[in-house]
Amino acid sequence: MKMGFRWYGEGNDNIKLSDIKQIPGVQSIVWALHHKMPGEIWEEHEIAEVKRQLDEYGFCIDVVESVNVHDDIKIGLPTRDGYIENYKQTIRNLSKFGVKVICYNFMPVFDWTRSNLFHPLPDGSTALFYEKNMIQDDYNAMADYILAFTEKYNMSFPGWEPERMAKLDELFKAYEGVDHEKLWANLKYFLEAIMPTCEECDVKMAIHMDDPPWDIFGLPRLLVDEASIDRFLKMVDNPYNCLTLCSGSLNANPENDVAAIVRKHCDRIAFAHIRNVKHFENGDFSEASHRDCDGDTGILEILKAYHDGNFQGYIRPDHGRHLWGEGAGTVRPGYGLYDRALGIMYMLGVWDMLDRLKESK
Ligand SMILES: [Mn+2]
Repeated sequence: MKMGFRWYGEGNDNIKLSDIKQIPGVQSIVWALHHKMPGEIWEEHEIAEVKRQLDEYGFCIDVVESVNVHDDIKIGLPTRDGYIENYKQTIRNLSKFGVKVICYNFMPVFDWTRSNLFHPLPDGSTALFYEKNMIQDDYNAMADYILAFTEKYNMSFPGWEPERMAKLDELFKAYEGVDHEKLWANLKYFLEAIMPTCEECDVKMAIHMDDPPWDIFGLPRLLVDEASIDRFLKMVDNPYNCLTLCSGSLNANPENDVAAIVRKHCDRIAFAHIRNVKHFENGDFSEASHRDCDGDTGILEILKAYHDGNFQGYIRPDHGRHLWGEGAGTVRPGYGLYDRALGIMYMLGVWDMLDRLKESK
């Protein structure tokens, strides 16, 4: 297991690499070129610059999150082949600098979706929150909420690029007729096209779970539960076709037993996201601290499942709460410094003790 920390890049993240260096146990910076639009080639000189920054602190560059997939690939338009060629070139360029895992997702139109980015919690911190009733049919209202936020604080969120959001009606129209089966077929086409490049370059593709794991705004979502994960891995049965198993995304549906999925597919999980979620009876959910008892996701069982499976991949704390003065304008929602650092210490504490128990057996 190699511990990682997501970082949005020099000038794009208030958290400094020197801050991250002080968190015990972090080996890997999970990074991306956030100015790149889906479909663009990531150039060698741009990757080299990030590599230089990470080298200075002794961090490894192994995991990229995310190289976003162009909508034309997801929709299955004839133009997809050109974008797939670009994607392959990006894989080749990344591999030259030592990248081993590419996290991506195959969600139509929207990336992760929440109704409140800084929802107040009883302890005085804030966290991302999903109010089920607010995310029903009006996708423009949802996009307006996110974009008003990103404009106000001069940020952009991956998957919520203003250029794409400006054409929302057009995008929805383009996805008409793309039902679940069509989307599965388009995902298979994409993966089968890039697998030879992944094998050649020794780069694993690790799909992120859909977040939340159900259809929203009438758009199909695929990676939502154990059965769909089984289907995905079988559909392209190649060791380079892997998962970013996101505990919080999956457990937004409390029916999903994340630890059982880890036990079943540990060898195909290239990247583990650890996030804890607390459920409410009306279907709303809130993100919570990584401590097992603060949420309903079963963090201890999940970590034990990875440990039992002798997990050799990368792991990172996923979203955390915003603490100690962090809030809108100072941190990206879910990506403050403090709660993720606490999450790392919790996870490493559990992991170290599991190591100790194993040794003493
Ligand atoms: Mn995640």
